[in-house]
Amino acid sequence: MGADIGVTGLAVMGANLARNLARNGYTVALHNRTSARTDALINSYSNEGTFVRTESLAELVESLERPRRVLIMVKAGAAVDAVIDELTGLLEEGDIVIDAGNSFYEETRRREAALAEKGLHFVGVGVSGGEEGALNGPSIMPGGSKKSYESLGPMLEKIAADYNGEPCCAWVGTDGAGHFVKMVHNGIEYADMQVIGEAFDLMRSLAGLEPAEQAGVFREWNTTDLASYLIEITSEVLEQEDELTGRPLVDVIVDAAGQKGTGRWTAISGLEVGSPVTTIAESVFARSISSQLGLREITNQVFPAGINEAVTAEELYGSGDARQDFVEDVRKALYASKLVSYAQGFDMLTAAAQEYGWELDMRTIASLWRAGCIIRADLLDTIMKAYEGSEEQPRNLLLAEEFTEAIAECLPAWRRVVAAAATYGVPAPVFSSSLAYYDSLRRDRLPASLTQGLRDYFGAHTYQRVDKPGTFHTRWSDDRTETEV
Ligand code: NBP
Repeated sequence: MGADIGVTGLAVMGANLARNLARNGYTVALHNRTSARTDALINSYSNEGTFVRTESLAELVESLERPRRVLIMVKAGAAVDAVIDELTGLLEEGDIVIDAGNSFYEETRRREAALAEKGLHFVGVGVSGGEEGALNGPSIMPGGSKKSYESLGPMLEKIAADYNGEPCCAWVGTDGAGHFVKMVHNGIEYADMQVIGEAFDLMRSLAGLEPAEQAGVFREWNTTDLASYLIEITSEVLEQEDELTGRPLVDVIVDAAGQKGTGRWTAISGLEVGSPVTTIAESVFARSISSQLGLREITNQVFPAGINEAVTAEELYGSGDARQDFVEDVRKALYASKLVSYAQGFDMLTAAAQEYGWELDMRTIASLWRAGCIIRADLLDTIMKAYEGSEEQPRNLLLAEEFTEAIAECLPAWRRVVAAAATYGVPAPVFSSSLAYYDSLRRDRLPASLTQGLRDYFGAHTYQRVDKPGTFHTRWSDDRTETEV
């Protein structure tokens, strides 16, 4: 009997997925470009299951049951193509190549099409949950052909995170759908972290709540609608003291947020499919601004705040009931912004489904994120409910009753917080842009009519009228009469 699956790429993610598979009773053939990683895994964990050591991709392929399943977990980009190129010469029709790394979905679409021509299945799989998830149960978002899922699905479902007996793994759609869904997951993760950061900054800057105190606030928030993994670990990070200085750790960490690219991809892809994912884009930009340390060192010395308020923020929000009220306002602003961010993420999935012909089931996607991944949150149950039952799914999640009511409840607080942020000069890009998104959808007229007038003026780009069909142009540089074009 050959091995059930081969894993190539045994850095932290590949090694942990291989161990997860072995712990679940599968015989796992192992390969890594540098064999030291293969040896390290076998030396430390051979007691966890059955591993087959191989030194080359040819040997890996040779060791597998048919149809062969080869899971690639190497650095996203050129390395994936290099491995695929070598593998395609070794595999046979019907074999399955799985890319479980963070590949860009367009690359996955290209690879799927190329391998399909050779009779091979290529499955782009989104895996979330970091190294811990990979080992103990990640959230898994497989794309590729439905046929390949028949062979691969049971295996992936077995190693996935479990949410009340349901695996956080389901086929999401053809070709690059799995990686697309994972990308949007990561974009939402960026926004989730950004709104947490904005809440932290506002409560500290305007109401004087120090990190240790805020750890308690976030712990309390974790018992509300906001309950989620990220809120839970925020309290742990905030209460951490630096061993060296005794100061809050968060104060000695350089305030420049890194990024590996999936948030940027989500923002770019949002633009590509015509979906305004403003919260995700703002979160990516917020990280970029934070990283401009050299510029910030200069600007923070020379840019005036322009604040001439008679009453200071500390006087307004800094003590007693006012402080408590402000904290509750910030909680609501955070929740409303989070609702907008998820609504935008799902709107983007809807747009992509149309663009690429994917049959994305939004309820299923929400269900995959309930355990094993970074954005796991009680809110996902609410999202599932919003997509449940009715024939016609909400065009935008903000239209679902659960969302409309929750936003209405948060609105006055949300507006107060955004106003306070602007008044006292605390940047809150996602709190404010999500409110602007909501207001843009709410208003019956937008200044886009003026934009159209200007475009017609300088570029004869034409416009439509509200009172009759047709396309029109005003002869701006002539007699300013209107013509139908
Ligand atoms: P890395 O992304 O750090 O990649 C290291 C692996 O790629 C090693 O096995 C390395 O082999 C192999 N590799 C490279 Br680099 N170039 C290669 C080439 N030309 N041919 C063959 N192998 C090559 O590993 P990771 O952090 O385990 O992540 C793997 C994938 O999972 C990535 O796509 C990542 O974005 C994704 N992911 C990571 C996380 C996370 O929390 N880290 C979470 C979710 C997804 P070597 O040992 O010989 O150098």
